[in-house]
Amino acid sequence: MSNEAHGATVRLTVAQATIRFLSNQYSERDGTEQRLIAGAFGIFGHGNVAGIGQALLQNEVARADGEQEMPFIMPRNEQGAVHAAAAFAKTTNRLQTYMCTASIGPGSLNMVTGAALATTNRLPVLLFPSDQFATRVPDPVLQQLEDPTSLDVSVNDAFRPVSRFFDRVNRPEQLIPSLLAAMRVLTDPAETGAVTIAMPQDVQAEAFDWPVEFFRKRVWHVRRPPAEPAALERAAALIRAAERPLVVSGGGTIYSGASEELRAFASATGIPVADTQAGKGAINHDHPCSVGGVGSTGGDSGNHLADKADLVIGIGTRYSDFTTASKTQFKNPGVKFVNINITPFDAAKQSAEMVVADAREALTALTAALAGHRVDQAYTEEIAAEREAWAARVDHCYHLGHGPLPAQTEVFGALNELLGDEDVVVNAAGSMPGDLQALWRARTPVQYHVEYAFSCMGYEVPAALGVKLARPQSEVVSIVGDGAYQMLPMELATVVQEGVKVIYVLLQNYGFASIGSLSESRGSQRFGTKYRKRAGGSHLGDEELIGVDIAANAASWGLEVIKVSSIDEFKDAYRAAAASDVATMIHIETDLYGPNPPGSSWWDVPVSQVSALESTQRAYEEYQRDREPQRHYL
Ligand SMILES: Cc1ncc(C[n+]2csc(CCOP(=O)(O)OP(=O)(O)O)c2C)c(N)n1
Ligand SMILES: [Mg+2]
Repeated sequence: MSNEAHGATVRLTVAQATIRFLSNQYSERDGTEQRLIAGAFGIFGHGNVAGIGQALLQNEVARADGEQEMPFIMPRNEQGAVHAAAAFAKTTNRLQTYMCTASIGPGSLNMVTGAALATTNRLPVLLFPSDQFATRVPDPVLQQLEDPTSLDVSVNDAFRPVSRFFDRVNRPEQLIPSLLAAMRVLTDPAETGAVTIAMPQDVQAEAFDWPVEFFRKRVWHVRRPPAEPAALERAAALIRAAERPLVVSGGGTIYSGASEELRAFASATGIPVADTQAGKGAINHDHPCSVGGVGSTGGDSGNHLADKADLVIGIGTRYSDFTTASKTQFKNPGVKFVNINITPFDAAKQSAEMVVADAREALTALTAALAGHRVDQAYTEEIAAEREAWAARVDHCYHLGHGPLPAQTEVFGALNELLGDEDVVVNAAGSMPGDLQALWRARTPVQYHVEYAFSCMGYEVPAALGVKLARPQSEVVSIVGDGAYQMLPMELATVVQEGVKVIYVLLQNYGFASIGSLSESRGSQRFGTKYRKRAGGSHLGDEELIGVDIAANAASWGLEVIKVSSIDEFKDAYRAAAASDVATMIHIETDLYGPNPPGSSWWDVPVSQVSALESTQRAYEEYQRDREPQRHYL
């Protein structure tokens, strides 16, 4: 350490300074502090092995005074690492995340999909792709893309559109403003998403005299902005005037920890609450105002009420096309919107009356502003009747007795009954998210973890790891389609390496139930959606199955595997998996053709306007009819 004009300094490489700095960052909300960057995922190659890799080693074996541990995990694929970090962040309500370091070129680019998933879901992840030499002396290095028109372009520029903050640290001094800005974005509930700092490999290893003050403990207070009184008054006036108000509650309600306030608002006003994929569980399913999922994969109860609502109160929702049924769900010609959102971009959607605020703050204030107000008794009775009718449909789907292969809705029914209130079900893509949104009876805000903003196949495997790192006390049950599994199975090795006990439920239906039925409904005859051997040159039929044995594959990664073929066997297997202390896969064959829950809404997926196929022509006619109700909400 040397003393200079500006105070004490410490000589460290850029990489060592990064790790020391990150080890001292904390987030705080509601009086609770936690490490912001809980650990590091890293796959090493040239670009980071001798830079950030060396710094992580030094952190583990020769930690300096005032530096905290930065636990390291070695994943198998960089995309998987970012998914695990995003799942961890989602589980901590965005108060914590992991950093991910990758080598130059392909290693770094493998993180782009994960970055996009995090940003789309508004989840913080901190990425350090390695970059080409700042000096440019040895160019072009192995894995370097050359752009003859600009020498400052690298593959890492592909992170720009999928990151909420992007920087490249070409000189050591730049690290200071870069890391400070990165922490601000990660902990800002409106701005958060993927934060990417590209680090040239020579700069990572370069030494610099850093001000000691840079490494002090820093606490980033996660803000809860209250609503402006005037905005709140406008919202309250609209709610008082509405005859058929409906809350659409999204992920923001859960991230804000506003569950209790949402229940109190609903109990006091009698206003029904429908939820989105990211919002499910904020209100318990058995609350008299809980009307379940809304939109393309919603249930009848939420959708019937949404059809006729004259005021939609969006809370923490980004109004994806699934939520609005591609702008056909809210059919009342005079429907208006009030949006409570911490992000002005989302608050402004559907020409809404905007309440830019933290969900919990706004709900508390709104409940007070509406004191004494309640929806009509007739509306309350209608809500109760819708709830009852849908509950009967759910019960039916949970206990179909379908054969010879069980329907996946029966697996979900069994899981719903077996999971504890604090256990977590995980999923992202395929036909499962739709069924789960319609059918899952969430009892707590932690129980339902479905990534349906990016709906990225393969998320399910690494996400289970991320969730379990955040909630070691919970059973973490990840539902994986056979297609999703084949997209990204390799993090099973990381799960085994880390000794993390999670449960995978593998639904084997030899293809894409989801895209298969979408394809069929759009006239494309399930083309290319089945895992069948090439025979007769067609990708349509039910030719011979391929010999891919996912159960054997999972066992080869080191998992316990239990193969079952009935719902009763499934229940026994779940109990065994829960009692076990090692990672387990329960493998069950399900019917590719459903049946799925009854759908009541549309989804805009355009059909070819001209076609040589009769199936497509018919689908196009239907498509034209279906899109008629589509509108802007103005
Ligand atoms: C990375 C990625 N690629 C493609 C898709 C498009 N897609 C959505 S669901 C699906 C098939 C999923 O198959 P599987 O996991 O077996 O679930 P199933 O449809 O059988 O329920 C595909 C290809 C996607 N969501 N993510
Ligand atoms: Mg499948």
